[in-house]
Amino acid sequence: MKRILTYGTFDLLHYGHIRLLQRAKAMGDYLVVALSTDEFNASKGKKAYHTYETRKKMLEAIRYVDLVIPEKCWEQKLDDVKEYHIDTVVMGGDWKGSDKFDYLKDYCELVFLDRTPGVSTTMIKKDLGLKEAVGGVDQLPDEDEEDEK
Ligand code: C2G
Repeated sequence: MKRILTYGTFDLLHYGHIRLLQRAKAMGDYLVVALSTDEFNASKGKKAYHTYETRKKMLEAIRYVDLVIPEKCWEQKLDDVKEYHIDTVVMGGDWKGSDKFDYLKDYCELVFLDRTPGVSTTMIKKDLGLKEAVGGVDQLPDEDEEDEK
């Protein structure tokens, strides 16, 4: 079983994210997504529209994703590769050559896939006039809540 790992914020989920996850899963049998926590994003000066919990539930609903784990810091990647027995780390091409990933090639395969042109979370926010993330739904309704009749 070939195990794949990728990292990201996956805010305002869009087709570029889906294509990345689809191609990453196609490289193996099991895909782990390390999802940036709200605290980690804050340390990067970023604020996602959706909370970590919401972003996690959305990713878990995607057929290509087998497990979602928290990305709490830059330094956890090697521990993640070892703990989840990862064969290949896959990222979008914007990370190619980054010192935040390159060292991993001594421990696992490292693959960078072309980004999907014409879409990004930043573009969506700009086009929707979302200057400041207004904060999405704080928490999704419980899965077992009866739908409104
Ligand atoms: N992506 C893509 N095409 C796009 C937009 C994003 O292929 N049009 C890819 C990115 O290259 C990344 C993944 O989708 O591999 C998730 O994108 P982001 O949520 O923007 O992730 P990022 O902010 O790059 O966080 O430790 C690394 C960080 O967690 C990566």
